[in-house]
Amino acid sequence: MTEQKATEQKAGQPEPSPQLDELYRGFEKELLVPLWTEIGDLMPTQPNPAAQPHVWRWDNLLPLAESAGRLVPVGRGGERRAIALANPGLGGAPYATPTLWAAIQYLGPREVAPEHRHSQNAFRFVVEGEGVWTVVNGDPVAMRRGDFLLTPGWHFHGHHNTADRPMAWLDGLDIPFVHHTGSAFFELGPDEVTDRSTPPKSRSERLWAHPGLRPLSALDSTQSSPIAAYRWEHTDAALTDQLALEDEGAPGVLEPGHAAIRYTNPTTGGDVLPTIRAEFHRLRPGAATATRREVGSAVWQVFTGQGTVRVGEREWPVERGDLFVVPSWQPLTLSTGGGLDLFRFSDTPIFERLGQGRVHVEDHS
Ligand code: 1HN
Repeated sequence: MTEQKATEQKAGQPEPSPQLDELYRGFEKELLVPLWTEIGDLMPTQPNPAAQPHVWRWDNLLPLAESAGRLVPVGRGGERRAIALANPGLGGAPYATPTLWAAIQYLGPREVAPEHRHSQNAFRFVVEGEGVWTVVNGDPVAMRRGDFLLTPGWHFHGHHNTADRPMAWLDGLDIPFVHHTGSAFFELGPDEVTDRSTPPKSRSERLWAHPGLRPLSALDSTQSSPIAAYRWEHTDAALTDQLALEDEGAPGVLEPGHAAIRYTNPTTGGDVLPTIRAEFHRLRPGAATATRREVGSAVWQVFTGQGTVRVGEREWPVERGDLFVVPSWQPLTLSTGGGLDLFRFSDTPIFERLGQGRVHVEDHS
């Protein structure tokens, strides 16, 4: 075999010939693709996601959302003034990862986002502000700083700002997953929101948000959590207690200096939504996490503090409001000088349900 041929003809590949060219033209004409030319891409030894690690700065997002607030009306048709993070590896699609949508949504003083429902599952996380009520299946739910709020698939929902100040928050949905799988349904509701009342506590919370206490009127388990809002005071207290237990030498933290909680569905003990996992993490001043890889993609948002994020080969300083993406199987390490609070969501439930979940934690001892 000549040198030239040795580079052209790789292991397991056929000898080039006019007949082979003819065969490949035949495949193309019939919309057929042979495995032997594609096997490397189709069967990587480990995940090789198209999505890239990337960070979006809150300080850049918020002024753009404010400009959108001045220039773009919110109402029937456009439905939401939501601006999606577009992963640079995903060809300009409004997708943070192959499965997850993440957007900043902005509602001006007294504005109303009309009611609709869709099969996509959604949540909101509030980094700052208050004054908006989201009305989910007719139940008005207050949105305040640090709260995590659910809009499970096919629940009607609209938002209205009762305040004289604008409010911006993070929306997370499984839009790309639903899009790729051709499973999307959408339906308009009333142009307004059905209930303009502003109770401090939603009906959902009055029924469900008492720790460990279940209403006997609702003993069946549901795919999505019935809790409309997970309030900051509970999240904060849980994390504060974990770190206090560590101070006392008692178990409770995930790893040294790292407290973490998962938001759960009280009817199953599992994830809040069928496709989305959500968590909150707190690093003590001076703490660093182990380096961790996981099948599935995640989006994180800094709630308070400052720190350093390493994803694969990339490293960034991050602060309040910054959002970053961790593609599938990319190693992630977090560290902080002064302390760091972060919200995280991922598509992990999809992979766990299908038996494709894997986690690897590097031993850094
Ligand atoms: C939606 O309904 C909301 O309800 C946010 O706030 C983002 C993106 C695409 C389609 C529907 C919301 C959305 C969305």
